[in-house]
Amino acid sequence: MEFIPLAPEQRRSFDEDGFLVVRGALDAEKIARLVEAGDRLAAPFFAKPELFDRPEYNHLDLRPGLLREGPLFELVTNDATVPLVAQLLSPNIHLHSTALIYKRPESPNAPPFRRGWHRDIRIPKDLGHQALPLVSIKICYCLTDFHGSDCGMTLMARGSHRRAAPLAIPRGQVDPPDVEVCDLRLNAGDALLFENRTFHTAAPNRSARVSRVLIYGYAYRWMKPEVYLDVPDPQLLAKADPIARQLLGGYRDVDTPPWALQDWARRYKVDRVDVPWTVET
Ligand SMILES: O=C(O)CCC(=O)C(=O)O
Repeated sequence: MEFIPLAPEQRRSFDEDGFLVVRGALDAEKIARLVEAGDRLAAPFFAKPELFDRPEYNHLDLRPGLLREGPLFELVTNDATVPLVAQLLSPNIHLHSTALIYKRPESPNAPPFRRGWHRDIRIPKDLGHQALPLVSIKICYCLTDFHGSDCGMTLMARGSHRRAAPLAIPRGQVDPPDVEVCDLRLNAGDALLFENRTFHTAAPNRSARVSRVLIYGYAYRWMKPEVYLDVPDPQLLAKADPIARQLLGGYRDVDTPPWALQDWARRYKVDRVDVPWTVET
């Protein structure tokens, strides 16, 4: 994996907003290969009849089996984004989740479907909303343009990663009035990085085209990945370079090497300050 330095303004914007847009993270050729592979995985979804008034038939959230498609496997170490995650979070990470999310056009009059503001990984259910740690970052890759409102992009509540309470949503409404809800304008190839504490929700696709994204989540290696990634696929490990092996969970336990991404971070002088177990007094 190449080294792309995290610019100070990128760190600032991620720290302030709880998310970061990386423009042009995929070139046209990569987008075309990802769409071709993604559409292959989505073939049973496209084969279903389109029911304009029933959004539940028009949303696909496919998680297992994505990495068996070559272009989706290569995305695990994508040069323009994963180095930024290693610098924003830590090199001590692995791939925690994968999702292919396609939404066919739906009626503006259809009831909100999968609209549910949340923080990722259910951590507040155990720890509460106060003093939540940053432990994972998702990369949402746009495979289509998102140029209008309500065209399928996940909504972000700006700055909500710092919130120490649940979101307050008045009865009968779907969005919180006291936070800035961002329906971002993005181009195919752009990536949206967002962290586990940032409140976000699925949104409808009221455009005329199918919306397509891939979302890969990275988390500390001591966090159990989602079930379909929990036991690394030997066929995938066989073709992985050392960094991809780490990201795919190809190591014995969290306390022993190889730590390919730590070596990579040391080489480019972006490794974390070592936290010692003991200090001399
Ligand atoms: O379908 C969407 O846009 C929502 C995705 C989401 O909430 C998530 O990845 O946690």
